[in-house]
Amino acid sequence: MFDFQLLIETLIRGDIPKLTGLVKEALARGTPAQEILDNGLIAGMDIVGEKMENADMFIPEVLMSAKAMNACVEILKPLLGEQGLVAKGKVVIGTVKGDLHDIGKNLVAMMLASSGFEVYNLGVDRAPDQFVAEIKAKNADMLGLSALLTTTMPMMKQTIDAVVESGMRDQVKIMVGGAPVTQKFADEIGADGFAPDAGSAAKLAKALMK
Ligand code: B1M
Repeated sequence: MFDFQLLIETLIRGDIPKLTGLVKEALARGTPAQEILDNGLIAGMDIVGEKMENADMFIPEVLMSAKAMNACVEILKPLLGEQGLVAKGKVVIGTVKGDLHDIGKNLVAMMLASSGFEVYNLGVDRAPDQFVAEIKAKNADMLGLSALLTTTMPMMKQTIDAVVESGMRDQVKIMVGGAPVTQKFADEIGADGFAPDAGSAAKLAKALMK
């Protein structure tokens, strides 16, 4: 059993060389990539969140942890996800306007790509009209919206409203997610689905495309 405690502490310190070394070591010892992600990296980011909330960690430190996490996700990327699946479709995904959080959204994008979707990742802080323009440009089948702040959740509704106004609502399925988002909220704003994590987002996307 790999010592996830050390990995978590290293993530909290934002020590990128040591953390990537530990992830490689865990893989070399046969620890599944998904386990490293769930029990090490995501568990560590939850503690970072608590520390941030209690003012035990400040933005520059949180950013270092986020960078360290992203570096490890890059290592795990080829090993995560379901291989050989045939689900197809074009997905435009991004974090809504006013919101700069992208780690979870990038994980979702990665899972979708490894499930056979063609993914257009717009990045963070994207306005409704940017999503609409990209759906149109790529003739997308699905839109994925991410929000990590309660203050930016209403922007999901504004984005969906913009898709309705563009006349393209019938051509795109809309999936929403992010820590504060719930199924109830997704229903209220007229999304087609909500997923609590990257694994279920890929499953939901496949189900929505059927
Ligand atoms: Co921010 N932040 N942050 N932050 N941050 C949270 C979200 C917070 C909960 C921390 C806290 O106080 N406990 C809190 C939000 C409170 C709230 O509104 N409910 C918060 C705050 C307040 C803020 C600022 C306002 C702080 C400030 O400036 N005073 C500020 C806002 C900036 C802005 O966006 N405008 C801010 C800034 C930042 C950083 C820039 C420093 C950094 C982000 C760096 C980056 O993303 N590149 C940061 C971070 C890292 C966090 C925490 C610590 C970690 C987020 C994360 O990456 N989690 C976070 C606390 C926490 O969540 N524990 C916090 C790991 C990731 C894998 O999980 O993103 O939930 P998550 O994604 C999951 C699921 O949610 C789901 O699947 C993912 C993978 O399983 N999912 C989807 C996500 N998107 C989906 C889309 C889907 C489906 C599923 O379909 C399309």
